[in-house]
Amino acid sequence: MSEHFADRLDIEQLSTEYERDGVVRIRRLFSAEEVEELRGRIDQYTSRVATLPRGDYVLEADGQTVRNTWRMQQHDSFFADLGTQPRFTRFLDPLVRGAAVLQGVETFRKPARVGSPVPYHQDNAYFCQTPPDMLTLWIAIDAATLENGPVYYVRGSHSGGLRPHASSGVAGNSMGIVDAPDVALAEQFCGTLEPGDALVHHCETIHHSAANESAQSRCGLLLVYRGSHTETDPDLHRAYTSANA
Ligand SMILES: O=C(O)CCC(=O)C(=O)O
Repeated sequence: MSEHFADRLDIEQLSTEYERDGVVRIRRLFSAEEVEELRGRIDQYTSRVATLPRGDYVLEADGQTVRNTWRMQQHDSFFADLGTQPRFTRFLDPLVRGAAVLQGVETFRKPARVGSPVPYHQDNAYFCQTPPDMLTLWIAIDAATLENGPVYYVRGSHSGGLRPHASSGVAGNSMGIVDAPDVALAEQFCGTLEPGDALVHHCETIHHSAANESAQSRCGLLLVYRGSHTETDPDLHRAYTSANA
C-alpha cells in the first residue's frame, strides 16, 4: 500500500484537540484524485437508491433529491472496504479508546437549493452506546462553506452527557435536543472544509446544520465507528424507540 496522508497524521495532537473540543478538523485527508473517485462511487450509489430498502435512504421535500443514504457498507463493498482500512482505524482507535469498528457509512448530501436543515442533536441519542466511545469521520466531497450549510458544533459539549431528545419531525434526523444550548453561532466551531478535508466528531458533541439555499451542493461522506467495547444502553434505546414510534 502506498503512503497516504493518513499515515502521517500527528495522532497525539489530534487526540488532544478531540478530547478538548469533541471535534477536530483534518486538512487534506484525501487527495483531489481520491475525492473524485469517492464522488463517482457516491453518484453511482445514489443513482440506484430506488433499488435499496426504503429505510436506507431519505429524500428531500421535493420527493426526488436524495438527502441521505444509510448503511452503504451493507450494499456496496467499496464502502465497506473504505471504512475498514487500517490507515483510518489506526488514528481512530485512540479516539474511541479501543479498537474502532465500522458501524455505518452514510451520506449527508445537502443538495443545492433544496438541502434541508439538521436540528441540534447528539448522535448518541441515535446510537445509544455506553460508554459513549463512538465517533464520526465526516469527509467533505464538496467544499463546505458558510453559504451551503456547514456543520456547526458546540465545543466541549461531549463532556456534558447526553441531553434529553424528542421527536423532531425532520425526515432523516428524527430526533432533536429538547433545549438547544444558548451558544451564539459565532462562538461555535464551524466545519468549513475543502474537498478532501474531514472532521472527526464525538457522538455526544452537540451539532447541527442549516438549510442549503445556495447553488452549491455540500455532500459529506460519513464513516461511523464505535469502540469494540461499547454496548447498547437499554434505557437510551427505549428513549430512542419511543421518540421514533
Ligand atoms: O452533515 C450534516 O449536515 C449533519 C451531520 C450530522 O448530523 C451527523 O453527522 O450526525
